[in-house]
Amino acid sequence: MVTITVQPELAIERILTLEIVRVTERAAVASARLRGHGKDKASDQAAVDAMRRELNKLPIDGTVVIGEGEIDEAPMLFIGEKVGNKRGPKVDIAVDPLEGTTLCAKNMPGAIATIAIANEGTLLHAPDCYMQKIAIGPGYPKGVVDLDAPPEENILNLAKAKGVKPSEITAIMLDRPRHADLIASVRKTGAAISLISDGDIAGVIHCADPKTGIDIYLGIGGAPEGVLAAAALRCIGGQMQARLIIDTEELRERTLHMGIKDPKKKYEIEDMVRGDCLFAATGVTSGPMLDGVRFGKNVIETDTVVMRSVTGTVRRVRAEHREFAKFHLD
Ligand code: VTB
Repeated sequence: MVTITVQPELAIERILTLEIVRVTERAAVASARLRGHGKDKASDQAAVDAMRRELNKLPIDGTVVIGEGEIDEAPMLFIGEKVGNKRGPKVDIAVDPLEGTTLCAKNMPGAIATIAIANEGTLLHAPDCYMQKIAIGPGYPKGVVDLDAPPEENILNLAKAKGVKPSEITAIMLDRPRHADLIASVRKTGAAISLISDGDIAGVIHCADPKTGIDIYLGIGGAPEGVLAAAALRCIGGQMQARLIIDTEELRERTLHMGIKDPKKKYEIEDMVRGDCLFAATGVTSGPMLDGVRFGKNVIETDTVVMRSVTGTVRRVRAEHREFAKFHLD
């Protein structure tokens, strides 16, 4: 007879993979009710409230390390907030209950509800500041692109490694005036640029999905979004490097307080997510990665991707919620 021993921590971590789907589903449905209403703050608040309610049902002893901001400015899911029912492992939690609040308010593609969970002390405690990032998908030799190399060099090296012409490479970045020089440098190589108005967590993840046609993420976005994207790439493969942009004394103080000693450190994925993690995202509005929430008669449909770094498993969960639809629980 074969005896199978399951380590308790491992069992809990596996179970959590599906549990966190409920968390992002609820946040997505709650904010989707305000899709296209032009109310950035209200849709974000709805996502935060729903996510917090679901998180508190999970068998975890969790601390929010990437959240909606510091305690005095965020009433819920603030950095340092304790979540979960305490009957489980100690974990770090990174959340962006509504990534792309403006996308949701304007009912534009690509708003998502997202979360990453990892063992306590393993996620980078990034402040709400900017972060310079570079990311590519899996299958390339390590170091083929580098955060500190000129953009032209990165595009040429990537094209060579992929076996295509530079003009057959597509970069993605946020459409911001701060990227004017970067855009000019990338275009000089002949590469195409896909400009996004918001949503750079998905922007990074697109690099790991050949169907999107995106090869490389470049530029400056939010630091919290950077850590969440790093968690996803830790699960599905790919390379990412990042550096916080700490440009004021006040921010330097805050980051020191959060345990960041070297403000200029170049982070690899393993520095932002220092162990195994889970990542999940549910579509709020439809985008290249996920379908948005669909409200039907007595049924609400959601589309979620959930990933687990231990095994590299990526699951797509398309759910039909009859109970939410009936009782309007969110
Ligand atoms: C990005 C993007 C977000 O903020 O991180 C961006 O992913 C960075 O800040 O969806 P700026 O808007 O100031 O450039 C968002 O656009 C909004 O949180």
